Amino acid sequence: MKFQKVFLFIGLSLSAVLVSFNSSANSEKETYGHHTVNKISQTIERAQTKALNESKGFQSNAGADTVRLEITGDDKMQFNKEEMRVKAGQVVVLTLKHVGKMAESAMGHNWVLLKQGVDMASFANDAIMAKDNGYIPPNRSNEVIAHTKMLGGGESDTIIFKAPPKGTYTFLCSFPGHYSTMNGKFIVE
Ligand SMILES: [Cu+2]
Repeated sequence: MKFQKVFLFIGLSLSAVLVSFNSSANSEKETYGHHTVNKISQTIERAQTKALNESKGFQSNAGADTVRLEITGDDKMQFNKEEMRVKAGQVVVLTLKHVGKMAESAMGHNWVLLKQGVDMASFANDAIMAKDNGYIPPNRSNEVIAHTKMLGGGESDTIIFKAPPKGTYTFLCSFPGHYSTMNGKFIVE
């Protein structure tokens, strides 16, 4: 128990450091390149996840059941991946980064994982009318396994979900007009 509290404390302290670092990074972009900031953020995030897991009583090797995935979207209406693979039963920690510069209103991207059997084109068509809901059609939310927020250039979002049963699934960006170039296969092995 003492160990868990210590880890939780470390996690919380690192959060505070991250917050202050982020604010100083904004004003000192020339001193701290994006790369350095990202690296430090990732290290802190890993420490936080470890602390959180240990505070919940998981063994430290429980990380083997968690898979981290990252996918980017850009100003050319492209994801950088057409295929993503996980193993059945894994907890998926997925980060979508919009690496472009354009605003969400013009070049918004999200990452939407559809259940099997859902017609992507028909889903994307309904999504056009769902701007107020991040382009996730409210009447079809039961056809979605997981999705990120809609992002503009420079933003990112991380979601956590349990991998669905073995099989091949479709992911897409549901921003109007994007699904034809922004889609791919999510394969659970
Ligand atoms: Cu998009």
